[in-house]
Amino acid sequence: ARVVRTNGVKKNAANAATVAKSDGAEAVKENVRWHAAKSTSALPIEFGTPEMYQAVAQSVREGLFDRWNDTYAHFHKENPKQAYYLSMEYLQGRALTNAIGNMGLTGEYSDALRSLGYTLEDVMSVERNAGLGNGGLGRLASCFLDSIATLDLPAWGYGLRYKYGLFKQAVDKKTGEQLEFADDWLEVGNPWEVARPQTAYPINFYGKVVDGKWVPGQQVRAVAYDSPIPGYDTRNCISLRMWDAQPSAVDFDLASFNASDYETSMGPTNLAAMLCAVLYPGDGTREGKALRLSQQYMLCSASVQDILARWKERGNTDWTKLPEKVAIQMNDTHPTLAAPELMRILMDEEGLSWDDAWAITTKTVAYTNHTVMPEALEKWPLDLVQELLPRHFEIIKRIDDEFVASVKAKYASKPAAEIERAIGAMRILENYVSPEEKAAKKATKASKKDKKDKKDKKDDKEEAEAPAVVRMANLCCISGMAINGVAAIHSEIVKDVVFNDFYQLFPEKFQNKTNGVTPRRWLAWANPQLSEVITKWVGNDEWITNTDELRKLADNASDSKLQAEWKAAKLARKQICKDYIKKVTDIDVPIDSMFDVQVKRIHEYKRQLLNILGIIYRYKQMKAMTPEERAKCVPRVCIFGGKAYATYMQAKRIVRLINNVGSIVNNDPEIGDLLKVVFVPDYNVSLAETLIPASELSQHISTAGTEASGTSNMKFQMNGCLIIGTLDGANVEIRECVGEDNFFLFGITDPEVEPARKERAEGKFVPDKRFTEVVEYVRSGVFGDKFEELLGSLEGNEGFGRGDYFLVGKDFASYLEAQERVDEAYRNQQGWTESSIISTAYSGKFNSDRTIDQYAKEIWGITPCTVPERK
Ligand code: B1H
Repeated sequence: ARVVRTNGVKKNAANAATVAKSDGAEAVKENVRWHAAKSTSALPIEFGTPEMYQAVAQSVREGLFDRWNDTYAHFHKENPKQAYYLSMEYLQGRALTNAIGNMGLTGEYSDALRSLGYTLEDVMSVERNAGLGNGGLGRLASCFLDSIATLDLPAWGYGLRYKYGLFKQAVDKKTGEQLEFADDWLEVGNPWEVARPQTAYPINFYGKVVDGKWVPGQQVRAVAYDSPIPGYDTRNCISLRMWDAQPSAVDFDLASFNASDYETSMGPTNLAAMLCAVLYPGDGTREGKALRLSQQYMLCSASVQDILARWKERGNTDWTKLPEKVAIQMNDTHPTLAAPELMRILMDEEGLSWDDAWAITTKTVAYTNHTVMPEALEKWPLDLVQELLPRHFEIIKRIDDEFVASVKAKYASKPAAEIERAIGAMRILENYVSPEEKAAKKATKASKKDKKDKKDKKDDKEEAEAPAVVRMANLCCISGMAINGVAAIHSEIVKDVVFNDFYQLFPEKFQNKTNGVTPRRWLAWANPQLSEVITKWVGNDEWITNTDELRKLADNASDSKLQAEWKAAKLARKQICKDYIKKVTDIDVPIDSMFDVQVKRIHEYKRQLLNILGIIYRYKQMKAMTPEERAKCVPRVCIFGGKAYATYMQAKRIVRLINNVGSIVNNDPEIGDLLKVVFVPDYNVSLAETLIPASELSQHISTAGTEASGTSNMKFQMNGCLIIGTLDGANVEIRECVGEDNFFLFGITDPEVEPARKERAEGKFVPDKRFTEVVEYVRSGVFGDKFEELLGSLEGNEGFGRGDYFLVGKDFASYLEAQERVDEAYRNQQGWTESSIISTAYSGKFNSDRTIDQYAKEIWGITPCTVPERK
């Protein structure tokens, strides 16, 4: 087997042919030159780094196309069972570094660019981040695609091609507040996508049902845009297909346009533009809800139509065997409509019976739950569903009716009240009153009208307060073949609490799939410095796929030579991070301080507030010290990053508090370099790739039982960063892997949370003195504002009080103690480095290849379909 070495990455014979096409930097250089001259839109006189990026992207894309087309053709020929991942979010980040890394051509491109007078680092930095997601759920989808491709699995991703990604975040210099700007990520084009205008499907809305069939009132077209997802060390290259909404030309009313009635004539065009404008549009109004639901429906309808078209294209004809060829994974409840849409198509378009369609659907779709937060479990107003999707409403209603009947039959021997409770908890339609029941009620009310007794009035009021809704998660649990949580503890909570009634009913459906992250993007490509050390000490680079190989590092964790190389790699990454921080915030951070990082969406349950209050306590303590005592403190750089949802006021106040604390602390001459507080704006995939490799301590400090998994914790662990955290989400499993000595644990556990809330509510909780002091300190106005609303949330229930629902006060003392242990540990640099090596060594479990292998075997029933070498 011919072996091509590129930047420490060994490629085996399977890849040799594709590599050979552009073998060596010289050939790559010629190819890039060709694209620079012929295939970019740049004029020759304005050629610079952005244009060079376009040329390189075109060159890489060309190299991917054979693999991509061969993969499609091979799957077509083999006709294997294929899985489809439906997700409203993907956080792909940048594609260039990942593509050349996965293709094994990093060295070639890097050399070629250098000889053309550019650097790969500069060129790749031009690329816009594809930020079509919020956070962990979207990034998980992207990691999964990388693993699917790498494992040669026949599976694809489906999503929406939003015009604007998640907003760009800036910080107002004066007030410290978050500012939001539209993220026009497609502004300069996207060289990675291919428009496929020939692949388009009608998407219908509104209208009515006539003789059991839907006569829609409105239509748009969903047009496919595909991006190649290359596997690592394989020719397989799968697709991420994203739908764009376009108006149907037949709907364009030329006559009204010519009569200057632009509103009428442009209606369908505007509707299409709105559908794909942004991810998660505000859903405070009915219009907003209708838009969100329309988006979800478009994803589901277009994807299901496309999946079935492909199934036919491959020569399949027997519908009852569809589940042997297709599995559809619903990434949370956002794509739930895939189930009723599949039912509708099977019955109304393909002529199957209800029973056949139901038998097929319930063997085809599966559901992943990503959160236990009640407000995130989607419920849509029933009348909205009925108006927007009248046929689907009928189908959902019948699923609900049959489900209720089946539970009644199955639970016949149970007490009537218990049956009623269970049905109330599980049925899809909540507070639904059928037209017949409504009529009957009206009649009784009319007869009672004269009496006007108080009780009746109360009934009326209750009715008004409990709107009828469709519970999407319940529909998922009923129609899904499998239901999984995303970390061991989370899957237990799903069974015991969130969906306990469903668990009683269908225990066999419930599974756990602990999340993972791709070691390609998050270690091999994001941290080449550490990767080189790892490859050297492991003996080869097999760890890039087989992360269990990393365990070999543990044998030498106390070896001073490995330790020295390890520390040098970390230092190099800290320098890159330091330079970046200086560039974007103008803050100088000392490189020999501990880099302590918390990056994630800003949310009360993630408790950035606990972190910043801890920092304020540290600051206060330091101020009270003598200069001699102060000099003995472990210097820290406390780094925050994350976006607050635009209408989430409490989260925005947390951002402001962090920034205001930074302004005071960073400019306090008494403190100097001993403490720095930095909020790095616009956290996204690329920023994560800069911060994570540089960090030494990372914080995953959510209230126990609230964070379903967390995935950045895994990325930090892989990069040799130690974790301070609660027993929540995947922290639990990470701690099991690294051992309790290498994890800074604090806080109450999940079973202790409810009693703690109760204690609080009954006024029996006495907070730690240090907590009260810190809160009062902030209240005194040291950090500009008094933050009354924010601090109020940590207190009683009056005024701004929210009773400290996430138990910051309860965990504060334990958190400070854990931070003291962190400082102690950091003083012993040798011990710290050893723990850091151990962290990486035992991160193998959190490779998303492992997660995907489990989905493939335990839910989807798919096996690898490896694209052969070209003859
Ligand atoms: C996660 C979400 C989410 N869980 C609704 N749920 C959203 C739900 O705007 N919306 O409508 C947006 C996001 N995101 C995350 O999923 C969990 O919080 C993490 O703990 C988990 O690691 C991640 C991947 O499983």
